[in-house]
Amino acid sequence: ILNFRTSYFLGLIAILLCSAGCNDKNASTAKKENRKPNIVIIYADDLGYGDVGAYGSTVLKTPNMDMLANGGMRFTNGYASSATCSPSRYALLTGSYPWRNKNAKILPGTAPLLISTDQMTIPKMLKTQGYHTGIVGKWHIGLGDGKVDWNSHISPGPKEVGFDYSYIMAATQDRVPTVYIENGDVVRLDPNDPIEISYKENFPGERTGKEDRDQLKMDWHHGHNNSVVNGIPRIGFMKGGEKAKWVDENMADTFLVRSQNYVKAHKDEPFFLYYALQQPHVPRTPHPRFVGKSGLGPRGDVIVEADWCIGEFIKTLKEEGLLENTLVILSSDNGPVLNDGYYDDAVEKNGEHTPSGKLRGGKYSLFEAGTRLPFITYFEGTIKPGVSNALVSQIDLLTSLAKLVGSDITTPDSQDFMDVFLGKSNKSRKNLVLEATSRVAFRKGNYVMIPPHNGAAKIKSVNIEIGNDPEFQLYDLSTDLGQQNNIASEKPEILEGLKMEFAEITKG
Ligand code: NG6
Ligand code: CA
Repeated sequence: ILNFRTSYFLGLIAILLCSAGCNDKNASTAKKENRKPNIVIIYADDLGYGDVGAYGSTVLKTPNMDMLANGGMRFTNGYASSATCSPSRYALLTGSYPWRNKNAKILPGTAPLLISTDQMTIPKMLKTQGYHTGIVGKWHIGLGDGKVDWNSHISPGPKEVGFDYSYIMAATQDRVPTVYIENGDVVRLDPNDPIEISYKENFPGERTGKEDRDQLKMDWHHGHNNSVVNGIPRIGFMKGGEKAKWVDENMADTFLVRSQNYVKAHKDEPFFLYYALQQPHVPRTPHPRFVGKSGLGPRGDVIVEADWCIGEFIKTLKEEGLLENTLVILSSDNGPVLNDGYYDDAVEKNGEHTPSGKLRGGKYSLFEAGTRLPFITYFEGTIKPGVSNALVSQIDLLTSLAKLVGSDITTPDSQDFMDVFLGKSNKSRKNLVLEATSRVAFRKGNYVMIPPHNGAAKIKSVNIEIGNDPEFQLYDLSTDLGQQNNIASEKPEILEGLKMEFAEITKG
């Protein structure tokens, strides 16, 4: 039995706690209402339409991506701008079609910055509205002016493109330099062991994957036989920088922790984070705790790992009380590939899994699987969960996000689809130009037209049909999602209409 004094005292404490709690809650709600929403783009590398549970994968389980898809808007007609990485990333950030820039191709690690420093970008637009901006993960749109000295400050780069904070790999996991760069400086660089990089020739005395083939941790299938780092042969030659080299198996954790730290450091101001995952691009190097988890070999395991990272990242947003004030966008830069240059069992252990879902082609392809990808928007308390078949593209994010944050900045190719991304409208893009390895195709309504392209119909090394045909191809995706029936000769008037509109958009 409590005496009067004790219960009075406890009551007082309860009142104090409650009022403190209530005030806090009111204060933080008020703060959130006034505050512009945080924006996070989680961008996977080579994740296919069929690699995600919510998009039909049954073999491979992706519970965290599914949580975003089922709790947000899941787009079934969401596109990247290109079927390869650098062009898609360029278009995502600039809101400009990559085929307008002749340099927007898969870049070597030594390529100069692809985005001109006076070009508008998502982070630059957001900075005009008071945002702090950060990128963690894969960059792959060039650095410097073409003559980068990796041993001094590297610029122009993320900073000049609009990112206040950056923790990146320069190109891809399979390309040198195999080091992290934080705010323009190589992490853990030892000045006594300077880094030299070449994509032309080896450095005297350095071993390569070609010579040391029998000593490799992961053997190369095509390409990827230059410098060996951590037993994995790469594209390009590298000398020095021993202490700075990344540990491939730790890369997922490294990027995750930097992303979480970024959120914690900037939770009191509106922020934009571009979290560019490296999975499931080659070389696929899951942390040991994910090895064997998918049953599909390393490709499946790194997707499970990426899914876990996404879950942990969302947990951080939640713990920091930011989930209801953050728009999360999840997508991928291009379609899937199994064998992309290493013997890593991706083909052998794929089993019944269909990385492209019901779509034709894959990475490098003008067929649907090259650019139609998982595309999810999630905003707890703001987006009512749903599925949308509206035709949307990553190229529209610049103008759409501008709308969201109260900016009128736009670029010619990028249109406002914010209501669609928030699930309030089902309006489709009028049309969309798709690109793959410097070739283009045209989508309008349910039709897709692929102009004649010479060259092999299939890239044999990766075993992907890339859409080349000497004749015009026309597909009706409403009845033929898998692009099996070319109806160009049956529907000449539709073909002509598409040709004219396409010529108008791509001219000059
Ligand atoms: C190709 C590589 C491939 C991958 C791709 C870029 C060879 C033979 N193949 O040239 O492995 O690195 O470039 O992928 O070198 S992307 O997702 O960054 O576009
Ligand atoms: Ca990619």
